Amino acid sequence: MFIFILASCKDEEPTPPEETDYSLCKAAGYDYDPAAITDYELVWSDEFDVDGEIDKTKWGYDIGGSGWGNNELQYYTTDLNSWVENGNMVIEARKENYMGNAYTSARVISKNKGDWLYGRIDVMAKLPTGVGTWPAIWMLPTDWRYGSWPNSGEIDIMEHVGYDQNVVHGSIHTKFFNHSIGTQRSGTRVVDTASTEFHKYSIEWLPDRIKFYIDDFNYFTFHPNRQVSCPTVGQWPFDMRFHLLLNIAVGGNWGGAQGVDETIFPQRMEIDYVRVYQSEFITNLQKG
Ligand SMILES: [Ca+2]
Repeated sequence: MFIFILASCKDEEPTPPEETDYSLCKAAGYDYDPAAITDYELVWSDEFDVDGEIDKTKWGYDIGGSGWGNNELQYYTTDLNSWVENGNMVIEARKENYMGNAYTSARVISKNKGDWLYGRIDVMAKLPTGVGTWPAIWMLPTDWRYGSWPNSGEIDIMEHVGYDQNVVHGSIHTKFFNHSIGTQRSGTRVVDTASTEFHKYSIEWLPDRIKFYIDDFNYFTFHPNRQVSCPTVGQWPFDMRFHLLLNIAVGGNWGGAQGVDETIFPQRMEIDYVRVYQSEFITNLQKG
């Protein structure tokens, strides 16, 4: 959900970034077979088994209605717009006046409660529908070590805009590959039942590539070493820990590009589970 980071990350930079060396090769020189990783273990998960409030030991919130740098219309609340029901986390976007905004919704985050470097992340989700909705399952850097957006990176596991129903996007953003200069790296896949059935949206984050999956089908791989021989932090800031964000935006520069259909609300994103797996082999992998 790239652009609104420009506003939100200002609050999220705890320390000034260290001087970043843009000459160092990062995502190159690893000798391994990504199809032969056999030791993935579940390290973090939420099955949403207990109805009621979301588990605050695993999740927190981004709160507010400033437009998130992207002209979004919703105010993000806490438990008013998100809860656990029938085994799923529910995020509900509503048309209602609240704190000066015309819509409410929620943005649930695992920051400082679930933060990982490398791994496989599976999110089983059913998406909202209707013109003006913009749900996302995505990741941001926890420590912003390489500076503010986009320099420290962003991983969009799943984005969907309601005016383009069933077209699901996976993307990465870095200093040299990002939306604001038209160079972001993305894959798309049509999911015919994105809003009526649950589907598994995943990434496999490795030391030199990120593979994007829907229902275990690898539809896009970001592999910068295929494009440049020496991917630096400008192409690969993905060697620091990241956390998860789950939200429905209403309107905004992308989601609202064809307006907002006021008659569709309320709209829900439901999440059956979030499962994070890591491999000791990958964690300990050194360059050859
Ligand atoms: Ca569940």
